[in-house]
Parts: sequence; structure tokens; C-alpha cells
Amino acid sequence: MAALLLLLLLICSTPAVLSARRCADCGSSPVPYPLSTGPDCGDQSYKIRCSSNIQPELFFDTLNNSYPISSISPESQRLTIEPSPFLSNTCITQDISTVGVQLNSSLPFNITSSNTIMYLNCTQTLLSTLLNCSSESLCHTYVNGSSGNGDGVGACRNAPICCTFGAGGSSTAYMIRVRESGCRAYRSFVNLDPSLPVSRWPEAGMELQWVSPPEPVCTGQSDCDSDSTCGPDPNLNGGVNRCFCHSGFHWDPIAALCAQDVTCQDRDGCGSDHTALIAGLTSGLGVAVIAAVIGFFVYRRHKRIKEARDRLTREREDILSSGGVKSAKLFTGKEIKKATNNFSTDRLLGAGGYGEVYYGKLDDGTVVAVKCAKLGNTKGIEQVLNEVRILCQVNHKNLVRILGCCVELEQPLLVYEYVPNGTVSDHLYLQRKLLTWDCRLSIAHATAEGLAYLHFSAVPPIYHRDVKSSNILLDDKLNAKVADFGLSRLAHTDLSHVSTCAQGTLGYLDPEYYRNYQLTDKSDVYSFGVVLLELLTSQKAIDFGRPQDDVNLAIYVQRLVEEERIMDAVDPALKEGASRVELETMKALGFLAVSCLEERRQSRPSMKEVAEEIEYIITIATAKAIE
Ligand SMILES: *[C@@H]1O[C@H](CO)[C@@H](O)[C@H](O)[C@H]1NC(C)=O
Ligand SMILES: *[C@@H]1O[C@H](CO)[C@@H](O)[C@H](O)[C@H]1NC(C)=O
Ligand SMILES: *[C@@H]1O[C@H](CO)[C@@H](O)[C@H](O)[C@H]1NC(C)=O
Ligand SMILES: *[C@@H]1O[C@H](CO)[C@@H](O)[C@H](O)[C@H]1NC(C)=O
Ligand SMILES: *[C@@H]1O[C@H](CO)[C@@H](O)[C@H](O)[C@H]1NC(C)=O
Ligand SMILES: CC(=O)N[C@H]1CO[C@H](CO)[C@@H](O)[C@@H]1O
Repeated sequence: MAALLLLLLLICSTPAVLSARRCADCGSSPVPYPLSTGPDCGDQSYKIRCSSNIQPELFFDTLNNSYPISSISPESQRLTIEPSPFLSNTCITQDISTVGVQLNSSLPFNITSSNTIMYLNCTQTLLSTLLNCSSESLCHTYVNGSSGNGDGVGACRNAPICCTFGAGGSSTAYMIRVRESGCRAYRSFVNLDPSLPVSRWPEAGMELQWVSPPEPVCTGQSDCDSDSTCGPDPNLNGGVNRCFCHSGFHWDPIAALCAQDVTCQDRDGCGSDHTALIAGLTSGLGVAVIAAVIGFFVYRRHKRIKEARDRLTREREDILSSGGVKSAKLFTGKEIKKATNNFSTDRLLGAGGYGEVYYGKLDDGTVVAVKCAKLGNTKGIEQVLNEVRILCQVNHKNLVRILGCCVELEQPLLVYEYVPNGTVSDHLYLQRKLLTWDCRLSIAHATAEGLAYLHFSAVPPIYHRDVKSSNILLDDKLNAKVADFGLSRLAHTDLSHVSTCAQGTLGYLDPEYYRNYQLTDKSDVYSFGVVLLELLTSQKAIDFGRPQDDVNLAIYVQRLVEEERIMDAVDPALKEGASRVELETMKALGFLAVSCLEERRQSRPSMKEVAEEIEYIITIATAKAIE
């Protein structure tokens, strides 16, 4: 009986969806995988709506509303929706009746940090929030600079309070709220360059990103192609089968097929894959010869790759040891264009307030990340080169290496070592991978060491000024590396502080900054404290999904600490099954984080002290584990 029930469950819970099938075009609009306009195509978690008789043809449904889709970029897994129009001659958006954009948070879509959001016609209560509602705020520029002809924004001139929600504050938000007791209208702009006059701003739109889809669901082998096998999904305990790619192939969620493994970034990883393959093959007697042949090719390829890598390492060491200006490789524009396939959109790794980052491959095979460096318009080429020269001498295993720069193109570009595994923020929120407690401790430690190096060992010292979980990259073994330190201005040794134009990100920014507009090494300590809290709680620095008083993670946890409830802040998934010692170390890290968040800068520990403290916490954790 139980077995029958199980069987029934299996049958019922397996949707009748065949392998990765792209949906037919909706009128003239292509519908890339995994987006789905019907039950027989795409991935059913990625539903959108097709109404081919109206323009635009595709719609994205939120909990209470529906927004036209103005563009889709399958390579970056993003789409842009058109925002709700204004009610005629008022500064109120139509979707106020449905409380604005509210994505279903159990679906794999989120609002990206590329959006700059203007909240318009707000009440006084907004003035006490973290949003920038000052008279210099960008939304005032927007309202004042709009022609007001028919776009509705003109009406907002009579609504004096408006606020800007800067991009980058929350990389994975899922609601933009408008309501009678708050703001009555909003506008969003994707990749807005605030230095441009309003007349040259892009069309209003809101960008959403989707999480990479898993392998397609199958009911039997006939649903899968010849490169994959229908088998149970190990991540879901409940009868869902998927087409898993054969070894030597990997699931490519953008092309929606099993792609042959070609690149080989990680020697160890690939090595073990192939031994598994060979072991599998040799288990049958007759195929021993084939195994030998494959083994030979694998060996040869490995040798070639190893040789190329060794050569590169030598070259790089030469460049480094020669010192001086030569330590920074000066790339030509041609080299960079070639490496990034002329900045082709499918090479785009990410885009934020700072500009874009592209995946690139140099002629010698080195994989790099190419980033537009907004080093300030006032800086000449000499100065850029000088800064890059200094940055190229910064060398620590927990910092992303800068290999060189290029100043031939419109914007100076920095060429970074490529770190393959995404950011800590992605892992915590977007991919929702559970990082173990040990892993989180080691990420915290590596980050602290990298920052301590910048503060105490780099000459001149470098203050990062934008420490956040989306600036910490992870390599294939989940080692953390701090990125983007090159974009902060360099501190002068003879100054204990440096004034700067607004930098830093909402939720991570040192509150002292608002008093004297200066960022110091202790501002990095504050931001790092927020990162520690993210690692501890698995919650974002700013999340408008939390109750109003708890939107800011730092303030929320500080309140819990005052109420002597610090352990309530810890991610329940981490606490579950944790040993007593582990719980102690969580508490210790929590207190360390809170000390980094001290309001007075003098009371915060230095980055060196923080790194040492984390090291000590790790020793306790490991010593007790061995016992
Ligand atoms: C701002 O919102 C209020 C409340 O909904 C509304 O009465 C008022 O007309 C709006 N202001 C403008 C300029 O549209
Ligand atoms: C929005 O949708 C949710 C869930 O579907 C529902 O509970 C809520 O009442 C809706 N709100 C409005 C204002 O329509
Ligand atoms: C949100 O999406 C989930 C998963 O598809 C679905 O089960 C749920 O009903 C949706 N919630 C609402 C309120 O529509
Ligand atoms: C608000 O934004 C403006 C323009 O970007 C900036 O000059 C100002 O410093 C910001 N104010 C605060 C409190 O962040
Ligand atoms: C509004 O724009 C005008 C020019 O279009 C400018 O002179 C004025 O200073 C602006 N006002 C504000 C508050 O930005
Ligand atoms: C798909 C995805 O990453 N969803 C996340 C969006 O952000 C909210 C919090 O703001 C998370 O809870 C979701 O998991």
C-alpha cells in the first residue's frame, strides 16, 4: 500500500514536461529557454505570458500585476519590464492599487542591482529612512530635468518629497513598493549613468534576473537526448527526474543542452574527472584499449595545458620581479577587443554602478575579467597608469590580481585575474547554496586578511571603500578573494583620512560618513562587519522585504544584541545540527561583527585585529573538532 502511494506520488508530482524545449516565438518575439509561455516548452518555473495580438507581446506576471517585457537577454539571464504608467496628470503610478511590483519570492526571479529606483510623491516618514531623499538626490534632478510632456513625471514637480534608492544596495530584492502611506509613484532606470543630463537617460525600465535553470525534467529516457540520462534529482527528495548530462558533458543552462567539456580551468578538478571516466571505462574488459587511447589524449592535453600554464607563470613572475612601470602590462585596445570578442554581450559577466565586467581570453589562453575603471574623469593617462602601476604591485592571495590595464579605448580598462565561482553574495542569495559554517569562517578570515594587507602592507595604504559580499569572489575551491579595491582612490600616506565623493553602498556604508564625508580604514571595518553579519544570518544588508525597522541588517542585529538575543539572528540552517562549540563560534563571530559596527570609529578594531580574532575563532572550531 505504501509503495503504491509512493508510486502515485511519483506520478503526480512529475509534471509532463519533455526535455529542454525552447518555446515557439510569441508573434515576432523569441522566447529563449528557460522562459516558458506554455506547459510543453521552457521550464515551468520560468513562466511568462504571450499575447501575440498586442505590442509588446510578452508579459511578466507579478503577484498582483502584469508588466510588459521590453527586452530579454538570455546570455546574461536578464529581462527588462516596462514600469507602470502614471495615472493621468498625477504623480501616482497605476500599480499603487496593487502595492507596486511584488515578485513571487519562491520563483527564480529577482530585481537586479543595476536598477536605480526613484520613489516619487513620498510622505514625510520616508525622510527618516535610509533612502536618499535630500534635495541633491537624483530623483530631484530627474523630476526637474524631465520635459513633463506626456511622460507624467512633470506632475511630480508638485510633490516635493522624492527619494533615490541607489543601485547595488540589494542585489536580490523582489519588491518595489508604492502605497498611500509611503511613496505613490516610482520609476526605475537600468544602468543609469547619473552624470548624464536627464534628456540622455535611458527609457525607464526595471531589470529582473533569473537563476540558471536546472536540467530539464523527464519522465523517462525518451524525454532526454542522447547526451543525457533520465535520473532522480538528488537536490529534491521527491520523485522529480531530470536529464543529467553524461560525463564529459555539462549542462549549459543558456543553450539548454549538454555541452561537451572543453575548457579546463582547474587542473585538479579535471584530473579527477578523467580518472573517474577512465576507471569507469576500464571496469569493462573489452574497453581497456579505448581507455588507454583516451588516457593518452587526456594526458597529452594535460601536458600541453600544464606547459602553457607554467610558461605563463614564469612570464608573470618576470613581469612582477622587473618592478617599476613594467609590472603593469599595458594591453593594447586591439588585444582587449579580441579577448572580449569586441565586448560582445555574451561575454558580459556583470554590470553595476561601476560599469561592466567582461569575460576575456587572451591570445596565450589566459582567462581574464576586463573591467571598465571609472577612475574619475579628471584623471589623465599618466595618473591612471601610475595608479595601475601601484595596484599591480599589490599582491596577496586573498586579493584579485590586477594583470594590467588598457588606456587606448574610451574608458580606461583594468584587466583582472579571472575568479570563476561567482561572489559570496551570489552563493548566499542567488544560487542559494548552503555554505557550511567552516566555509563561512574561512571566507571571513580570507577577506579580513586581504583587507588588512591593503590597510597595513600596501604602500601607500589602500582603503577599499566598497566592501560588500558582492565584491568578494570565490575561486573553484571556495577560497575568497577581495575584488574592486582598484577602483577606490588611493590613500596618501600623510593623511589619516581621505575625503571622497559618495562611494560605498547602501547598507554597508559607515554611518560616520554622513557626519564628515570621510572614509577611513575604519569605514572598511564597518562594511566588513556587515559582511560578517550576512555570513552569520544569510540575510542581505538591506532588504525591504523585512519589517520596516529591520530593513538595515546592521541595525536589526544590533537591536537583537541589545535584547541579548544574538543567536536569534543566526541562520537557522546553520544552527541546525551544529555542535555546542560551533554555536559558541557563531556567537563569537556575531560579537566581533557588532564591534566592527561601533558608531565611534575609534572603538572599532583594526582590520588586523579583526583578522587575528577570526583566526582565533577558527582555531577553537578546529581544535574542538579534532578532539
Ligand atoms: C501625491 O499623492 C497623493 C496621495 O495619493 C495625491 O493626493 C496627490 O495628488 C499626489 N500628488 C501629485 C502631484 O499628483
Ligand atoms: C496581492 O497578492 C497577494 C497574493 O496573491 C494577496 O494576498 C494580496 O491581497 C494582494 N494585494 C493586493 C493589494 O491586491
Ligand atoms: C508562487 O510560486 C509558487 C511556485 O510556483 C506557487 O506555488 C505559489 O502559488 C505562488 N504564489 C502566489 C501567491 O501566487
Ligand atoms: C544623496 O545623493 C546625492 C546625489 O547623488 C549626493 O550628492 C548626496 O551626498 C547623497 N546624500 C546622502 C545622505 O547620501
Ligand atoms: C531645475 O532645472 C533648472 C534648469 O532646467 C535649473 O536652473 C534649476 O536650478 C533646477 N532646480 C533644481 C532644484 O535642481
Ligand atoms: C531567485 C532568488 O534569488 N530569489 C531571492 C530574491 O531575494 C529574496 C530576498 O530579498 C530571497 O529570499 C530570494 O531567495
